[in-house]
Amino acid sequence: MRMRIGARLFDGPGPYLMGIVNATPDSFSDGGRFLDPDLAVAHAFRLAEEGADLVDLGGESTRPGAPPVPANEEQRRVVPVVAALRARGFALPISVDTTKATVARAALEAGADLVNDVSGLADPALARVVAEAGVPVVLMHTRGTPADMQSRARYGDVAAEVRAELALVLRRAEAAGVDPEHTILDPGIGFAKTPEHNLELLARVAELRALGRPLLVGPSRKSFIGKAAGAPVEDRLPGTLAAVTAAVLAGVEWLRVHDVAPARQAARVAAAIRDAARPR
Ligand code: HH2
Repeated sequence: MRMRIGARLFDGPGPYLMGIVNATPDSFSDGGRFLDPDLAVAHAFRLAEEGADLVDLGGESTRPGAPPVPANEEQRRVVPVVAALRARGFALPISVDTTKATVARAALEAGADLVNDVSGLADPALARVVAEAGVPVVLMHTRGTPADMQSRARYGDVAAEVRAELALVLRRAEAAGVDPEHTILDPGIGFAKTPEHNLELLARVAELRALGRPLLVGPSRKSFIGKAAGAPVEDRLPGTLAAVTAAVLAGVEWLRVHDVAPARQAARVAAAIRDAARPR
């Protein structure tokens, strides 16, 4: 991939790590830990030290069944953190994890560099904000909203359907004026998917390469790991590293993770194995 995000140029196959900062009271694995802006800022600096390439800041939990957060509340959680990071000279690009155009615009004005939209452009106004700002955007596959998405996890061929639906999202983005070179695609692990769908998507993620865009996956601590390994949410790091390894071997460029230092080691070793397999 070759993409400028904020002050950094990402030029190569990666893998690159997006470190997670959840400024929420109710995220599924770390809700309430970083709701205080000072703690969120400190956490972002810690992830940078651990080797993150970018931090992803969110103010709304998207776990299955999560209640929606009003835009003004989400903005109140996120924007001061972006502003404080920039005021303190934070060197990495900042991504804002939001589905709302108003929150995205305010975060970009405060110094964010990328929009991570888990709704796949459900809000057409968000596409226009991204297009006008000329910033990159992560377009993730889902169906419905966190409130009803699990009832929509019905597929004949999950990899083929996710690929076709992401192609539609990409077309919608282009129609709204988003530069296709500014898009990163994500199959949406855990969003409108059963545990079996998540495993199959990770096994077949290379099929999404046909869409011609860099890929991102977010398996970190998710419940399919709990299901496959019988591990509670606080004990899913080893399973997360297995999923990171599988994704890197399949050619995925970006991994969204909570535990950056261990994921970095796993991703680097997986990348070294990936690169050793290439014909020279
Ligand atoms: N997963 C979550 C949130 N944002 N963004 C992308 N692009 N891909 C993902 O898989 C993804 C995402 C859910 O994880 P988390 O932020 O840890 O939890 P919560 O939604 O409960 O805040």
